[in-house]
Amino acid sequence: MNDTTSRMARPALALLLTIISLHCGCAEIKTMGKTDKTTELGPILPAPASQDEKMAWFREAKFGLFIHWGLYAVPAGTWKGKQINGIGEWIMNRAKIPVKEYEQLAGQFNPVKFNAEQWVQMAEDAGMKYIVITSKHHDGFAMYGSKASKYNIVDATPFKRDPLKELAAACARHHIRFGFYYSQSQDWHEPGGAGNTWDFPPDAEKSKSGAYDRYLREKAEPQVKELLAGYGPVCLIWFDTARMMDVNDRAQRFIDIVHTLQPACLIDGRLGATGDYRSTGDNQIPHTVLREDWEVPATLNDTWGYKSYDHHWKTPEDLVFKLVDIVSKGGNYLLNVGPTAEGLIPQPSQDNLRTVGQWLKVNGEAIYGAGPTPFGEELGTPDPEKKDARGNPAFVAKTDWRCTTKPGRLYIHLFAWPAGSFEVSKVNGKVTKAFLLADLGHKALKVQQENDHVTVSLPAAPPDKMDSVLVLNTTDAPVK
Ligand code: FHN
Repeated sequence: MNDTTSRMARPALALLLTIISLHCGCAEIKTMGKTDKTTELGPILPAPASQDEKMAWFREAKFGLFIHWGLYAVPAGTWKGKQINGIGEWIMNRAKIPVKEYEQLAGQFNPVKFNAEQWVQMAEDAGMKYIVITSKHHDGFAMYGSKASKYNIVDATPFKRDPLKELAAACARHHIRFGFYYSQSQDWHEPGGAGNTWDFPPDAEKSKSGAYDRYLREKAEPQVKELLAGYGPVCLIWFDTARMMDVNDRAQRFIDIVHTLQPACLIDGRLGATGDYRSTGDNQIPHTVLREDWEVPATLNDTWGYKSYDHHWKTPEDLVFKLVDIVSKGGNYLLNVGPTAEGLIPQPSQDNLRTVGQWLKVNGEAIYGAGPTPFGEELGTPDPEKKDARGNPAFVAKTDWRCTTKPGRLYIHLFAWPAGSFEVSKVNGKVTKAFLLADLGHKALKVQQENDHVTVSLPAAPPDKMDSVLVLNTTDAPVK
């Protein structure tokens, strides 16, 4: 257990007393301070014995579905006839829409076509192993039945249903893990929340006057408790934009809540204190292997929340490349959909994700639970002749192949099919067999090895246009 973990494991006594009084619709059995709960959505998992045990499912999963869904799906990028620049879920901020006007969207939000089963089925078809949905984004609107604020989908919309309850149940049926995005700091609806400076005073003033801490105590913290107490096992909480989190133990209070209510629940890297894993910048894939747990949150087009006119879809080829690229560097890929105000996931999102899922059906062995490349030269190199935005040598990525690993196996992902043979150096151990993962018979390909240099003869055409996986069984996985 590292420093962060032990700090994060400190339960707050006051918090314990509060949560005992929380209505959570679950049976509790208490044993010497340890709480085991069984809910209709499955058991709340006990505290993991180690950080490795805690991270095990995340390291296996590799591929998750992010869902940005909220009132912003109603304007869908257009306000009073004008297309608003930027990401769709930021429309309230970008168009400086007053709270009183934005609130009116709740009356129009009636996603009658929402079907939790279909959404989760799509995630399963795409080969995704966990789902993270916006329970409250920066606009402050809760997408579940919150007792802490009436500004929520059950109390404030004609829909009146709790889609997060329905999704939690569907995820339990499909054995897909379920987590929540929660905007802990920015809340443009509340006078004390960060971010809304068009209706309310500047953030620094809210922090000084106590308004911000009041917002945290009266809305954000109770809502995070509700989410952890009422929706079965929560695999992770995805906090975001850590404004003003670094004083008064603000971030620590969220950590205590998570650890007390669901000690197995992961905390992402954007709370404002060290979480269980690193979240990269949006759509930011590192150039090289990172030897820690990490995840890339990413879009399928250019927005997170639905925008009716954003058709800039990434192709399935690109998505498979990015997934493999990320796994080959040791990370997870959390890929977003922005459902419409009717409750539908845009068809191009569905189609492209399902195509990735078809590739994973054949090649999933090379992704789920796979480790990073032992090589590195295939990723690219900094070019001293070219400068990046900061004036450093620009990294020139190579895209011909990537490598993922499991003990005794190298998975060579070929994006550009080499003529005749594939050659690689610095292979540790002896290659005992080579075959294509797409070949169900695993017919052995001809291998020549001279010390650490390996040449594998390939057929003339690739079995998969997007990424053909060449498997090398070795007596040792890592390289020199
Ligand atoms: O401001 C948010 C944005 O709306 C979106 O939720 C992304 C997802 O990673 N996070 C923030 C920006 O980084």
